[in-house]
Amino acid sequence: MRTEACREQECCGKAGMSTNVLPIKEKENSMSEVKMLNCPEVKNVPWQEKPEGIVGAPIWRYTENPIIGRNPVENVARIFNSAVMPYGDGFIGVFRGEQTNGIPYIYLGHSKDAIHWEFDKEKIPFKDENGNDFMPVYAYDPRLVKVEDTYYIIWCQDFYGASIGMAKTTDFKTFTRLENPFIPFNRNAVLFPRKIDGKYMLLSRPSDSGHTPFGDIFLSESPDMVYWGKHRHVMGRSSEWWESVKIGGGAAPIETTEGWLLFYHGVSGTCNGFVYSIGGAILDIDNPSKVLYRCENFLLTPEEWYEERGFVPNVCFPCATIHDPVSNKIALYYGCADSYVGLAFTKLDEIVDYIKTHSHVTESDTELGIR
Ligand code: BMA
Repeated sequence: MRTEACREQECCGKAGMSTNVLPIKEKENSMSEVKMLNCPEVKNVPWQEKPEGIVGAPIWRYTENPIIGRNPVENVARIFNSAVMPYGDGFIGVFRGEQTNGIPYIYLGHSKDAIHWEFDKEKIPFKDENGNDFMPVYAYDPRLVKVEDTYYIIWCQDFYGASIGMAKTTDFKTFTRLENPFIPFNRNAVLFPRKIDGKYMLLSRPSDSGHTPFGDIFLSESPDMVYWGKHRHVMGRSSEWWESVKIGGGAAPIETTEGWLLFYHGVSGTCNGFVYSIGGAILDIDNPSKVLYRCENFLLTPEEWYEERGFVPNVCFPCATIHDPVSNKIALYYGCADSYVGLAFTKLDEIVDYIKTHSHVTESDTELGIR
């Protein structure tokens, strides 16, 4: 069995980082050279080869989508908008389970192949720092990010209004709540998988208390996961219609030789409600509030029945990737129509190439983001 320790050893660690960074000139002409950095090898990343006839962005859906159907657990009607990662010799995940009383909560799931999941029947039992029960009123859209030896769960919850909740675990048995990072209202927070300049980095999307009709992505930093500051604007809704209402962070950024690869969601307003698509951007490695490239086209938009039809139609909502630095495979997990979990695939070099080729950045993207 492969242990966490040996996974870490195989990881293209810090030492690899300097040797992997290409000089700027070379970078521009050699997209196939792009590499993932500081992430462990994942030999069993779920995968299907690219089918013939893909038009638009080089990202393709798993043919057996959705991977999680309705009523997956007793008292849970739907699972969607959920995050997964390699763990031990399999995978682990935190799942948004919409209970039959309509209130969302977070459930733990395990899988051998990252496709077939078994869920705990009980909600994740959050405790406070003293070991006392400390359950949020509701909890949704969890992200799961490992920084150093600790796994962090970040979600949206009630804090006298919608705001961000966070907890940490090292064993997925005890889960300790951390201070809420922000006052209301805020959603769609996701950590970077390593500290930058010694600081934890968190993307988030300030919002209102309802189905927010606006929203940009911001970056905040913390020395200790308690005090958050040095807030910076990363990027805003754009003039492209598919993301002209609001945007929000999605999967934890993937570190690459080109910058941080971010899959996020962009929202369009129609006379029939919001449409959620998946977008892609590349952020500066040392100053991730600077956007280097931002794809003007969506990467994935609702097209399949499980994306167009459900509790909330027309939603593709990315929350996690499983990615392998050796094969460059990326498996993207996304919520579908607030009803299901879907899986899509891409290759690092192809998606980075597509984002760069179709990049359109504005001054508010490329600036440091402070006023
Ligand atoms: C957002 C969030 C998501 C949801 C989306 C579409 O505001 O609440 O959880 O998927 O709306 O309903």
